[in-house]
Amino acid sequence: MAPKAKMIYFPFHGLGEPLRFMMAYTNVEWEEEIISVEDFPAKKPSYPFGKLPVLEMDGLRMHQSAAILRYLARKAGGTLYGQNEFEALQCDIAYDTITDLRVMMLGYFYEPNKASADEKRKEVLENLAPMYLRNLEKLVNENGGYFVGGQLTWVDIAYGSLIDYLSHMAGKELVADKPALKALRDRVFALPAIKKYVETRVKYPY
Ligand SMILES: N[C@@H](CCC(=O)N[C@@H](CS)C(=O)NCC(=O)O)C(=O)O
Repeated sequence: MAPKAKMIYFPFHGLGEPLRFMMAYTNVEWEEEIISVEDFPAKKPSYPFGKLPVLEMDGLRMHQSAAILRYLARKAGGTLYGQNEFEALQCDIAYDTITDLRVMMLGYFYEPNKASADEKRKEVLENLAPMYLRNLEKLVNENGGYFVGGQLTWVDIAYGSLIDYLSHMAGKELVADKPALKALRDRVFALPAIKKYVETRVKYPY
């Protein structure tokens, strides 16, 4: 039996959750090492490029969450990374677009200066995020309720794991008026392996 993977991350769902959803879905057993915000500075130099999440698996110490998601998808095989190279590219494009939106939101969420945070938040939520959400909604509508090729890929799973976190950063349900994105989130949460994981996971505020 393969040794358990080890997930090292903060006490948040955050950027750890896509990895957890993918491991749950692809039957990878893992244990958690939770690093408190207080302990992190002393440990930071021991992590690759000083960042989390880190996943120890298959004898490797992996970092960069999107690269790890792609590894898990390829490893699981089937059509989880699309049915061909073109669909794999579309998976990458969709996920990188979601990342662009997430990173824009981080810009105000972690901004310590309140006035500057408020200004950035307004710009992102009123002017930038709506275009992203509108086009992501269109993409899911054009692909039969998924991001790519009319069937489940790793991007759907990663999106499902992140959307509540993005809504938390927005202070409102981001996909409330986006029926296709909302249904996709719910479809991911209804996958038996994900449902089981979510029922037993430690609940963090975001
Ligand atoms: N591109 C990296 C980003 C990793 C990242 O920025 N992690 C944050 C937490 S979500 C972190 O470690 N922040 C602490 C720091 O930068 O000191 C990934 O996707 O894994």
